Amino acid sequence: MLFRHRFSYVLFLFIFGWASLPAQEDTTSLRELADANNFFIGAAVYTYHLDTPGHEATLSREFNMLTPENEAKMCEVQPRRNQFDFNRLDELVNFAEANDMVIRGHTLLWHQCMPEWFANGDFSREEAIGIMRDHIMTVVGRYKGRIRYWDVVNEAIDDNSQMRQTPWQQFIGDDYVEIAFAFAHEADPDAILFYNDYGAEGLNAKSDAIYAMVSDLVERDVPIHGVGLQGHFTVGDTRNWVSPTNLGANIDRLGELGLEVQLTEVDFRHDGDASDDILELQARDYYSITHTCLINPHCTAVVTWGVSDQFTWLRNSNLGFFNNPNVEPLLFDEEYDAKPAYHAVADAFREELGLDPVTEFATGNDATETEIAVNIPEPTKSDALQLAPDSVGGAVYYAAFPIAIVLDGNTDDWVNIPRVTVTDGPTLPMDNDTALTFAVAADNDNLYFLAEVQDSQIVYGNYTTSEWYREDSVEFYLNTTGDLEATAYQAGIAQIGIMAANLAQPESLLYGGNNSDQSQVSAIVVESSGGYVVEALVPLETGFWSIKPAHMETIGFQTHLNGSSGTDRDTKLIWSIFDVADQSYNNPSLFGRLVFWDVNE
Ligand code: 9MR
Repeated sequence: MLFRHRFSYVLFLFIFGWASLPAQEDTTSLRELADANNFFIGAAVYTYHLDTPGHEATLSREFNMLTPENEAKMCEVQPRRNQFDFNRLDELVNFAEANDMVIRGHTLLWHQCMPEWFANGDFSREEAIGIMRDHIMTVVGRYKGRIRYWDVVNEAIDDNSQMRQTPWQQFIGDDYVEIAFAFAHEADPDAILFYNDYGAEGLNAKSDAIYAMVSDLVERDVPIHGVGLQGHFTVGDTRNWVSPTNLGANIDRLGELGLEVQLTEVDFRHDGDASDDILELQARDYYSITHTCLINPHCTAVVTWGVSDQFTWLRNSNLGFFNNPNVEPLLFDEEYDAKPAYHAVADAFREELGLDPVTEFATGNDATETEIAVNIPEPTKSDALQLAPDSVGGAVYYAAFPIAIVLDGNTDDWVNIPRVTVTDGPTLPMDNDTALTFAVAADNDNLYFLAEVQDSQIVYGNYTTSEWYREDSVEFYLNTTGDLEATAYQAGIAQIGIMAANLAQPESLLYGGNNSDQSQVSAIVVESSGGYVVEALVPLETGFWSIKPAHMETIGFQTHLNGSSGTDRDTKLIWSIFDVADQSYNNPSLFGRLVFWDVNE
């Protein structure tokens, strides 16, 4: 049996490794390469970082565009009503002009960094429109002809793809957006005016909502000229929802409205330390999004949200979830040395100029299409008593059936059902002592999942089920649709995470995960000598899926372990070899395979 997997170029990475790449010898700067492509490469800048040795020099050498990270936000420029403070924004505008950099003004209206006098005020529609007009006319007017691009409205659509309920929206109504664009246009008719948002880079419900909103604005001749796609990504995203196809299609449809598109706040976060493997994947991601933007005539800029990894908002995020003191999401390391991602971006530029690449990343869109063949040997049992064959790496698990299992936390009925132990994953603490040993079986009614977790320190009780994955928990994933290449969750595909917190014997099961509420999962969690045991079942026939165990019948399967030793997850173990960047919760095509094995055959 030979099975091919679309995303498995990752294996290639592990085999050859970054260290084997040739030395990076080309000293042409990113800025020179971008200029030659008639394209913007930018960075967000926070005035407080300018004094750090290397910061200014790197900025002026490598970037031809600059975004004030915070200095143009309303809480900074108008902290009290009608009292404007432009000192720090002036500093950045002067710096940019002295270094011949184009400026993206960010941002006029946003629900964060909103001064208290306004956020906590009580204004009529007319008063709020007056305040908006004063603010926009004063800020945009001051820099007329000097700030070329403005993010007029930032993040007006919420995560449910509805108009976000912000003070602007509440005082004025949904038309605050078009009113803001009209004022900005009045203040500087030559400025290029953008709507900017996150989580809407590829094709999804939120980008659909933004597309609908800006289509309507364009149709009604509101002076909007572009859409900024922020690009706060996770390593591995370009194999998934911001694949060249998805990102390219979104840019295309916005471009067809006559709008300019820019990637305005790019960074690629990851859990834990930045291993060489993560930095390689990140470099591929940077190459992918830069290439996709560069080859699209509507896309004119890639702006990274900072310069050096030491000054990233992700190390100090007010969104606690993203906080990772070790994250390395940008193009330059703490010493301002260029990272693999830097060379990958440079190669995207070189490729378009017909120059030789210095990395192996410049392979066009092919990177995500590469296939690798996993050779599956004839099923064999290394132990004659085994009820199913040996599994194959993190690719195939043979699930014995029919087996009678009782959900009681006692594993005697799992005797002779093959176990697989997972000790590796993208996030591992030093001296990791956590291991996940799992098994799967079925009878005529249910599919059963067993996890025997070795864990010296069971941690639970810090999170509710909405953030179940941040403390000790075990996940299993099933794709029963028959479409094992499916890249999105749909009926028949579920991620089921069972919390160790069930040890406290709650009245109802504590669990979470994508579509898990439709899986009709039951589970029991009991303590064991070295950790804990999760025994779970899902019915084979529900309104959500129909699983029919038959000899050699295949479904998609994956299992993860989340471990915590304190306040947050610090361990992530993953079975499927195709999921190197913890993306199974987004992308079911990264699962491995579960093959049913009839014990009577
Ligand atoms: O990186 C910015 C951080 O320094 C600020 O504290 C924060 C609040 O003003 O804003 C961060 O930048 C955000 C940007 O303005 C809009 N998109 C999301 C960015 C990260 O939160």
